[in-house]
Amino acid sequence: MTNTTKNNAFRRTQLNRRKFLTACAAGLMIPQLSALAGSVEKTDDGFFILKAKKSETKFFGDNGPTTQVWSYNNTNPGPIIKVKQGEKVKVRLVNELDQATSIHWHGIRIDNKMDGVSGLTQDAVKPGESFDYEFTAPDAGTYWYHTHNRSWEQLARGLYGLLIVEEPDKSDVREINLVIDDWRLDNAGKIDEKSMGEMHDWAHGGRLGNVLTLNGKQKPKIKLNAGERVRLRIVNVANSRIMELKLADHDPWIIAKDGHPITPRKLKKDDLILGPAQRIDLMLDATHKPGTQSPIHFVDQQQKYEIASFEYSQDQTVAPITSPPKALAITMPHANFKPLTAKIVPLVMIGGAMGSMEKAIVGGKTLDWKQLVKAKRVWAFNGIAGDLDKPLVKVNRGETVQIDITNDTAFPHAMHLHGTHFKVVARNNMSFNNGEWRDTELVYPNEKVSFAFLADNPGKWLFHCHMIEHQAGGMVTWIDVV
Ligand SMILES: [Cu+2]
Repeated sequence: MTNTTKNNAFRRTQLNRRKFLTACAAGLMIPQLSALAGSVEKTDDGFFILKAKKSETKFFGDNGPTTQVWSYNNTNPGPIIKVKQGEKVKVRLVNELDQATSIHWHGIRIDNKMDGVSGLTQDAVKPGESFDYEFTAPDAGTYWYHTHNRSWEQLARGLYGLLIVEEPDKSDVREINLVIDDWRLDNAGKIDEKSMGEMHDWAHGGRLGNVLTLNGKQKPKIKLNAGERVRLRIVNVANSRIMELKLADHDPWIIAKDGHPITPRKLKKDDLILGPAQRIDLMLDATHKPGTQSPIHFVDQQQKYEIASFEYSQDQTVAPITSPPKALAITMPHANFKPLTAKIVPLVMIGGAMGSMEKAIVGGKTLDWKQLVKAKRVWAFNGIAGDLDKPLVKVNRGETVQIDITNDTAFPHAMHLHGTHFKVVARNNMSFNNGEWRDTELVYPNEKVSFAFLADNPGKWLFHCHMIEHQAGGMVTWIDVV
């Protein structure tokens, strides 16, 4: 794919610039980045309690408007759940909302019953009820948890949080978490509810917002001490926005993508383009001078917008570390992986605005475009618009599977496979021996991208676009591992 195609595709998903600037100008105060609030109560039987409920937050500082969000434990983002690799995670979801909900543990190689997909792996948890999630976190890394019921509404309202699985030999490097969200707010700073579920969003680039927050605040300041090395865990939790970031001339090492370790190397430009749900772990050396400030930018159509800043302390300096960071241990079972003998599964994406979809199957019936728009199923995989009665493919446990994706739409898509990471083995006409391991990967218009994985975890694994409006509009299927 040429850069121009990529940029055009990218542009279509980005902010309306004027809207964005207006919203930024409305930011009244620049809040300090505090440690993420939100306490996690633990029961006698060892469960963290996550209460899904309505609560109020201040994106723009104490003197700014109050925004009603849906949260876990009254905090946006939800509380950080931190466990050691191999440890049991026990979380009791208590639903205090007036809508059913569920939690998906994004990127975790999990017991299928605990995957949290309402309608596929569990029933949604009704208002007033609770559900116990109990699973082992087999791989260290940066993960996140989020709602998986009516996600197009519930994620846009704030139901997500970080799940950090620590390495057994975790270094004592200071960690900074950056959870980036994209909100569509009205002039009073409230969530724009009128446009929730709007067809135009679903058929285009999804629900794109007009205010970006980091850890629930607009333009927070992130403290650094000159000379120190910090680990940044960055997560894009937006419904649909692709985020391209710039870190103010710092030259960090990259150590993981989507929680999966990669051999430490210096960051390349495209590494910091994060599709919805993607994560990146960096080791950043604070190379600027004490007392200085430097902006973190969100980049859109060559325009840069400040979304946060690094603030160096006045006097404190520490001796810089110059050696590369230690590689993180890979614990995912790659040893048995043989992409050469994979079962090939084609998947053609069609639909959306400016697309060529004339018909698709919904509820077993073939509908024409007009009927599809009425049914709000405007995207399809292999001609099927979101029906989950049958899987995309049924495979035997232990088989290697290669999904050959063709994006025949005018939009990029962030494809997410539940239950395992996959290796990107080919893109257009290039194949990679050393492709990246991801749980979510961007597939741009007119691209052909192949994902391969070892199907070693039995169950029903959802495979969908993580631009949530696209998922809701038909870009969803599942893989049956038997
Ligand atoms: Cu999509």
